[in-house]
Amino acid sequence: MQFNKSIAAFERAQKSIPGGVNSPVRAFKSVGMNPVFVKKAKGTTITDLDGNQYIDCLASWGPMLFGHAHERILSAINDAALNGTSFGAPSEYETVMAELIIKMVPSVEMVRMVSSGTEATMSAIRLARGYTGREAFVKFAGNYHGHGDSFLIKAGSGAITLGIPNSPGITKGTAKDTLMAEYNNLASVEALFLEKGSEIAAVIIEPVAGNMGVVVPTREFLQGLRDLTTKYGALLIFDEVITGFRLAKGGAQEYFGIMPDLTTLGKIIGGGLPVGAYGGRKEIMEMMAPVGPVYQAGTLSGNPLAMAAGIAMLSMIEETKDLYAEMERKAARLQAGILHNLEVTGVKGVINRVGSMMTLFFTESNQVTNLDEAMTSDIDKYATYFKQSLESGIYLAPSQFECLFVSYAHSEEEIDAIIEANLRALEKL
Ligand code: KE4
Repeated sequence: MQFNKSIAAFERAQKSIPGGVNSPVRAFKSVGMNPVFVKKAKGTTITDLDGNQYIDCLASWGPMLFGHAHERILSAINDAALNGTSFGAPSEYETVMAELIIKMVPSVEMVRMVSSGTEATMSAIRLARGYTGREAFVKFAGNYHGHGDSFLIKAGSGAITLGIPNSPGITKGTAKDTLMAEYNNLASVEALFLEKGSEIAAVIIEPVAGNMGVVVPTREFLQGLRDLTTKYGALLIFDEVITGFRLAKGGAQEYFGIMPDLTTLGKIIGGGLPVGAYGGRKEIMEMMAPVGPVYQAGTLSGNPLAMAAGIAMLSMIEETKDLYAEMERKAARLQAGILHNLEVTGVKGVINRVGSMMTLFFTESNQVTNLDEAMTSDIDKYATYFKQSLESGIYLAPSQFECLFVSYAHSEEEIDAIIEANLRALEKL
């Protein structure tokens, strides 16, 4: 493959955009190559500026459950656009979207739309603080909840990928209220509550972690968080920006049968357009202005085009009766194929998978259940694997600490092709 046009585009972009990208992890820095610039995407195929085509396993970091440029989504956006692109005034699109989310996500009785996952998590923490009157909150090392100041401490995703889990620019005043615990280690959370229980407003967690690579909680761990937060009067926040509508119609809370007090959503919910949301029990959500005193706002919140795309996406989820069974079957087959390839090539690796989200860690460790274990991965090996996969026409996450996403649109032949490309890449390690 040649990437001349992407290389030229990247050089040009770097003159006007920091690092040539509008989100750091897109820069391919940790995989040691220039990013490919995408010209178009349709279904599960991405085409770059040089005409190279790839089977997409990143799904735009999650949203593309049914593949790119789905006709249902496109026509919904087009029809909405003919009536205007933004009103700054209420529209029924927003109510229909809210009613769909409430119907699909078990713990949500009321919901507020925003324009990104970051906005959703920032708002959820502010709401938890306003509701409880407390200031501290607990997050988990390796979890990423967007780029809000209070979250960029031991953060995952692009932050660990670029080696800046604690970003400059976060004040000591902010950082002191962010309490850190270890994923899958309930004792680390109990210790914080024993010491500061009366100060803790919330525990926020990725109910299946995707931002240190996929790390799966034990059900006992999640249940323990539910019990602890109830006992101390703190709110349990499930950050379902990745897992929402991906693991089940009702996300991880349906998958594990554990109900949080607040849920944050993003990615899939917008069908590829900028949408985030946070929701939960009515008595909590009615703390939000203009009903209650906790303020949050957004010019483009509930944007009609984004709502139309989201309504089409959530409607397709509702209508596709074999959606999760089919994604489970395809992802299980892919996992089995990769495990077989690891065996025949003798390459050491750990695959963590829940439903259609998975990560192959290049680690000597026998398990990856928290950030420390994820960090034993050989990121140079991942970089080689990534580049070889790209050359074979497979588009993976440009970071060891992200997810591979199987979509409903992946064909049997494409699953076979990903397994074959995986074997070729492993043989090169
Ligand atoms: P956004 O602000 O990027 O829409 O959402 C932030 C966010 C919140 N919570 C979770 C669990 C998330 O995974 C994210 C964003 N995910 C990353 C990739 N894992 C976004 C990719 C990027 O930063 O470009």
